[in-house]
Amino acid sequence: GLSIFFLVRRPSWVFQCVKDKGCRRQPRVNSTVPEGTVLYDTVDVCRTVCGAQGGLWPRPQSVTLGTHFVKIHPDSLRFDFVDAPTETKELLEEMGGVLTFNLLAECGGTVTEAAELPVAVYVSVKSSDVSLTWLTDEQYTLEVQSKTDELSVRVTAETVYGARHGLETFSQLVTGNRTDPTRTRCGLLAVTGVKIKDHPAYAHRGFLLDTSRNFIPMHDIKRMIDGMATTKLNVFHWHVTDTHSFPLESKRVPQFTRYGAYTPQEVYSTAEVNKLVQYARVRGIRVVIEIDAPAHAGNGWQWGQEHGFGDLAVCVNAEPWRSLCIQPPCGQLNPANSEVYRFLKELYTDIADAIPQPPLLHMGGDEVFMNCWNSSQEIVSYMTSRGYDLSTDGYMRLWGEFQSKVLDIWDDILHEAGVKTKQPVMLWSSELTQIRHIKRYLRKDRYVIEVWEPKESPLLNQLTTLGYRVISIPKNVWYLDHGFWGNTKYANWRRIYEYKLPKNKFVLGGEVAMWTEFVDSQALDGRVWPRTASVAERLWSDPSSSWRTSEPRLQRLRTRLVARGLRPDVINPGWCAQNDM
Ligand code: CP6
Repeated sequence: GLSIFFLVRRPSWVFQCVKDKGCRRQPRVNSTVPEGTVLYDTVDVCRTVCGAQGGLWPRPQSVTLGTHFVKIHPDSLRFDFVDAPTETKELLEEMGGVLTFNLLAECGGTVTEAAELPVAVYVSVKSSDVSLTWLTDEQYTLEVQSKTDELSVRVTAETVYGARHGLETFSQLVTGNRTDPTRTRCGLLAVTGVKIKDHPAYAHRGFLLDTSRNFIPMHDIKRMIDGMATTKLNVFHWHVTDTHSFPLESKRVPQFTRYGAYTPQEVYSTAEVNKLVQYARVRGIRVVIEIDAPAHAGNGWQWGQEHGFGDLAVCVNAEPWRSLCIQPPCGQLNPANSEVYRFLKELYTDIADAIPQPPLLHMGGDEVFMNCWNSSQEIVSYMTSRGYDLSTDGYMRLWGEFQSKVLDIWDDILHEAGVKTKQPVMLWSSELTQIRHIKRYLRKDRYVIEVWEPKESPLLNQLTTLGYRVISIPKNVWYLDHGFWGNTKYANWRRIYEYKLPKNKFVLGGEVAMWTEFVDSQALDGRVWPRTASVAERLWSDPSSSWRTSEPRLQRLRTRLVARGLRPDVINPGWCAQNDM
């Protein structure tokens, strides 16, 4: 009687890895398979070991996977960081902690099955440099071998960040396995016989999050960082302020959040920012803070008049906000008021304090509306007194002057902080970065231009031809908000995956953007994941194959994100999630 009960309660399907086809579902009872064929209890277990790259996302540059699993347990995981410079040890310890945590997550926090072999993780790092820049060497090699007395995991890398990627890849060779009928027991299976050699195709692999249109709690930001770490994205572009609200605390100028935060609770304190920066760094991610300026700045800047500093920003909350209540001009900094530069310096100094050296700042620089500056008598008089005409050319001069003043301010701050060489800053593409203006106003050794034109636009190639470094963020494919404004096509993961960046040494990489006019913490995960993983694989692996062959791996990545506490959107029906096509 008991065995019949068991048969009824057991999951109905088993999964077979079919060469070159992937995992196939079949009935558990009466399953007829060729002798020697292994059947797996769940599709996740099958996918972890099946196919050329198993369940790895992004796909490594070169992989050999064995076909066998070894049972492991987090309690018998030992790290050996002997072959690493002292400066890297503290970070490595934390990175090891993240690995252990992620392994546990595969079993929902509790691993009940015993290990066949203890795991020894040998990490070797050459460089003592722990800075994160566009030059950071992120390559690694990973070898997993089962010996008589241990499962040996060897990660070698130039930097700690390469080593981190190696540990991440190892975690993706491990899968939770729940086999018993009541699904209370769970074991960890690690693929053995593995050799991986891996490096990213692009140095800048970013995720942009806007926290001004709607406030995103720190807790949710950290979860996005977890997803980025899982997919080896390495730049968190934090579009922290905009016209709508100013949630970033400035110790030197507390008025910004007092006047600009939606509520006193919807503020990122300096202590929280410092913690986030460290949290990201342990996951191989650099935080790039953007204070959008001179446009996209309004709320948070209105206190000038009351405090005797004049208008710091003009047309704040002014027309048109249009029917959608979203777009500029609704606030632009006042370039005619010297106090603006003084407070920007205070704010930038706070940011330089928060970000590890050498800090990278995004200065914004998109969508300046002449009509806004035009509506201010003070600005018009300022222009007239300097002989700037009131046409496009005059406004470009005014804008160019603004950019060069704020760059000088940033250079001064870094100089005072002891940074020896001048650092590049990021800037959005705009009228000012059009070929007819850019050479006059923006030096190519100082600015990296983030191009948000549609993918068909010639601007990116024009800029690289002139020798400007660029980051690609094609607005008709890599904007996660598209489809939610009621007027554009939804960018699904397949379409996102198929966009290829121009191959060119001036193209540092790309970013995927989550503007938050139509999303807050409630819907964030599903809007961002798993589509952001598409971009991550494009930027890390730059595959020549189409999305088709990647879908099973993306399915596996998706369940892994779920295990790590994210709530990604669904990519297709459950049947497809169990049968590779
Ligand atoms: N906010 C800011 C935005 C956008 C940009 N900058 C944006 C523009 C067009 C689309 C989506 C977003 N919401 N500050 C442009 C870089 Cl389609």
